[in-house]
Amino acid sequence: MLELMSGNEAIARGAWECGATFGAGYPGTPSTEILEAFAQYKGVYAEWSPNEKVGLEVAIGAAFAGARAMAVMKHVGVNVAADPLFTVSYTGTNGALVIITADDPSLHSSQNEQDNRNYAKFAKIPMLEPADSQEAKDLVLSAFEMSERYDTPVFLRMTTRICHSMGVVALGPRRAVPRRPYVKNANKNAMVPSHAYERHFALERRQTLLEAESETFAGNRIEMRSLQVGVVTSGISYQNVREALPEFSTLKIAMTYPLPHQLIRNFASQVNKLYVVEENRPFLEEEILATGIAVEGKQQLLRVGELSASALRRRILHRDSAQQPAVEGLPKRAPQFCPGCLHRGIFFLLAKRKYIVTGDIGCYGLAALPPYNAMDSLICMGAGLTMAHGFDKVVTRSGNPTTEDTEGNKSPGSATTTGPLSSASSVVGKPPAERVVGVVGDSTFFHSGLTGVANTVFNRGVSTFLILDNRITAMTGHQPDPATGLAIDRKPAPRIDIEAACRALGVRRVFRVNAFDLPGMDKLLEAETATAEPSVIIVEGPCIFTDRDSRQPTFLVDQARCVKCRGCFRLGCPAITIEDGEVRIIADLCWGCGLCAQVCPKKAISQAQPEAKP
Ligand SMILES: Cc1ncc(C[n+]2csc(CCOP(=O)(O)OP(=O)(O)O)c2C)c(N)n1
Repeated sequence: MLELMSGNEAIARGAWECGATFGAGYPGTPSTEILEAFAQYKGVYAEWSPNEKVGLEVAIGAAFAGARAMAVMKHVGVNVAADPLFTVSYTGTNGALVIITADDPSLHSSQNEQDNRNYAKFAKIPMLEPADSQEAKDLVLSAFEMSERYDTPVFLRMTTRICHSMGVVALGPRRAVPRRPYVKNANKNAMVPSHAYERHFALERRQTLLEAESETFAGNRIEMRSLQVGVVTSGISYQNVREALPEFSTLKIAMTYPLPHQLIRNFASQVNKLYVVEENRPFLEEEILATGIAVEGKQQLLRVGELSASALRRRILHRDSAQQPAVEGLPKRAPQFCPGCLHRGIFFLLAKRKYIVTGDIGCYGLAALPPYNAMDSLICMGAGLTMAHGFDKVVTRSGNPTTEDTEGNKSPGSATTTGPLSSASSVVGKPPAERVVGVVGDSTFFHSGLTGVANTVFNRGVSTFLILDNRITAMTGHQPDPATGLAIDRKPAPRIDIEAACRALGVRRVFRVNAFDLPGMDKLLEAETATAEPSVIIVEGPCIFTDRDSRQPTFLVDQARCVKCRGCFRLGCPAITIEDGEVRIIADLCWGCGLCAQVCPKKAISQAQPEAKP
């Protein structure tokens, strides 16, 4: 049977067909749909983990126990999971362990463009890379088998276009794969230094076997056409090469680590000129050059962003693209918070107060853009809280190094003092630009925010933390997290209370506030940023996508009162517009959150009365 599937759906299907029973991971574009689709199959267990390190570790546990297990994450998730990753390469897996990394060239939805092929080489873990949905499914099967055969974790690397493009996939039945018996073996699985030293030799022996495997791996294939030019390529770049340079011969590599050096040499010997076409880093190119084969690649191609067929024509053939130019003169449309979004009010206030805001990744990352410009930094998940502590130690309330005595005397805030929290100097009276708040969402709090709170408490910090709690991972498409009260199957699960968690970590000042109560939030911001001990403000409100019932009657502008000051525009609400010179609210968009009525200085905005029933 044939079915049209995205690359992500095909991976889930492949895992199911080859008898995988276990999947764990953390959401992140472009990988999220893989675990969501896998969880739908009968006979499998899947769970969302609080972060990727946890996801990989539970999958390692499942593989050690003898299952075929999969850990799924986006490229930056592998950074979070890197600690267990490097060591499970030493131990091996017993059962099968396939790690899906979904990379995002062109940063469609990411904070960087890192190329995770480097992780394969760094950790000596084989890597497979599909070029379409069918191959995604086929390579998952190969990956599970390879993992068991060589007792190694196996990477499967996707990129955004392969994840989200649809292609025809031939479906197969599910194979029953018996669980491998678990036998205790501390020499192999408990990596104390003496055991790990021995396992490093085992890893190097495995590496030699995998190099030989790559030479005959069916997915690595030469397609001879022109004898003039040959292109070594893989993944989505293969599709671009076939479209842009159809007359060139290709060596399509599906096992990108370790590389089939003999096969490459063989291919190179059959063509006059050899190119490598790949996105981002010259990964294949450097490996091939290191073996002494002359090859060209990044002299022509950018290291930044995705490739396209037209870019290849332009850069390799020096031919102009036949593509239509983009329509000119269209207005730019910046991404915005949804109407009714819980994040709007707090960032409106933070923008007004001009605080230093160490931000984080989630829907609220949009606050870094106009009209708010209310986020000073966004580095990675969890950094919203930890960076606030670093800022605080330097610019505001505790251990300010500029007050240090030039004679070398220790300041009261330094590490050797044992005084109570209240010994830190108060911020009252400081200019607002020196007040710092750290911001995370609920999913991010459980991903990597807890340790940041512990750090601040433990190190006598005084930071003010905002936890924006919509009880869902909204940014990636509304996956449940530990604050939600639902599991991956959307059935009830224990809900972990953020307030209780913060109190348990030693924060005494924890407040909950309604995200649509501007005066209430403003008061808390003023008070808590002036308090010389850590405090947490949990800003609560629903995500409009998960709580459709939160919609209230629309708000209207009374034109007789409106002075067109445009103060309400600073909310950045897509429902507020100018029509025929009048400020109006688009009823179809308005969610009835009421923030605009709270900010209007002339009280010109009020809620429409629901129509009386006849
Ligand atoms: C290490 C890592 N994993 C996953 C992601 C993808 N990602 C970005 S933000 C986010 C969580 C957003 O949820 P939350 O903090 O609750 O904020 P919301 O979007 O709901 O406002 C995720 C999973 C990422 N950027 N980095």
